[in-house]
Amino acid sequence: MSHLSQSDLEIAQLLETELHRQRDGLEMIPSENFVSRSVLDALGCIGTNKYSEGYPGMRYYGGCKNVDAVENIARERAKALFGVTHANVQPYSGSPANQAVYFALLDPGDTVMGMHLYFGGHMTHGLPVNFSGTIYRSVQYQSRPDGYLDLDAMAEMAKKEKPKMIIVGATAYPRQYDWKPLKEIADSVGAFLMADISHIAGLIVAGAHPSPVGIADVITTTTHKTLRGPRGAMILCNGNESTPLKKVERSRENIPTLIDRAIIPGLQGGPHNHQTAAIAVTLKEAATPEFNVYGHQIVKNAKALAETLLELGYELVTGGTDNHLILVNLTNKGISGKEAESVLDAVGITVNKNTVPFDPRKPFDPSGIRMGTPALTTRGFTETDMKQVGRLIHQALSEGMGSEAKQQEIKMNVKELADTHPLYPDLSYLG
Ligand code: DSN
Repeated sequence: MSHLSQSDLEIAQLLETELHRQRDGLEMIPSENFVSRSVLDALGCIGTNKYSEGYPGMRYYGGCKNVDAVENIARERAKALFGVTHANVQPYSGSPANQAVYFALLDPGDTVMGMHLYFGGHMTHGLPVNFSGTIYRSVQYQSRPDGYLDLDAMAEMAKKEKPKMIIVGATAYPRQYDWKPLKEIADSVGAFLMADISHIAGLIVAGAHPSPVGIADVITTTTHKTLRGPRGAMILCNGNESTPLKKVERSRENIPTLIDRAIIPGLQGGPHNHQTAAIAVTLKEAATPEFNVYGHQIVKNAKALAETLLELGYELVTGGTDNHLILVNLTNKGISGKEAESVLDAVGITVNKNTVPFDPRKPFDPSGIRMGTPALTTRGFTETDMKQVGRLIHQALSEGMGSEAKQQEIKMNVKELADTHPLYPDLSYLG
């Protein structure tokens, strides 16, 4: 028996039930993934017992020799993998990482320009009810009606609003970013360009999406999406070596120092050393040839799913995908995003309801659903499997609507397909 199942059966049973949910169903939320057993081992390690405010070699606690070594390895691996001169691996997650960039580069009241949440952006890109839209003056750009970025409108908004920072990155954008024209827009008004690559970091390291490195002034990414690591985040940049104790100006060259200070003492306390260890393991995995194949397969699978759904009469925002996600506008099917999420949940296919550009419906019951292929690709799904997944989605959204018996039948077919690519076969919280 495991320690957990002996000491806290209630939690062990819930984790076992969640394990079966992940194993038996089709996980298609595009920001989710399945980490390796090595990443799980590192995440559950004794690093969680240690306080270590500061950075390697400059901590406010004794006993940091080993966590220093771990954090140094994580930083060096991040730098090598992305090709930057500086990496901060301490942000607790994506939102704190983004907050640190604001804290480092802006003053309260400064103008930031980010993509509106309802058009695929993120809360921390200037949503009025988020810190980014209350402490700072936020102006929000939208996509074109076809879902593509509207570079002309962005350039015009930048000229009019004179932001100090422009954020590019999204949670629901199915196309690639061409970073140079975006940098030109930022440069035209002297703004910093921040690239939030949380969704696409794994595609970038695999060479399946252009990299903003050397173009954007600062890059943030979570580590748990396509990068396939633990929940966590990193901030990547180029510039002068970080100088912890010297006063520095707020300039591009000093971004590494400004970022490090924003994380601590600016916003965070002790780093999560178990998380740092797991990030280090993730970065080693992401540097392998196998991960390159994985990144490209994510995109191939998304394209195969998109083609299947288009053949079945679904309307996709931008007409398809060239990354890991698909945004389906269900208006022509007469189903809301909420209804679709719910019936798909009932058959074991996990997606999330999502607004589509210029959505006439509300975010709690929008017109679309968002789905992606990173997690299924980790399980070994290929294009042929994705076509079957597309047909199962269609079956649920047509025959499955309002019929529990049909939903049960589809759920069995979903499990049968999931079982062909076993997930964590020897893991158990009860054994
Ligand atoms: N919650 C993440 C997503 O699902 O895209 C963004 O932070």
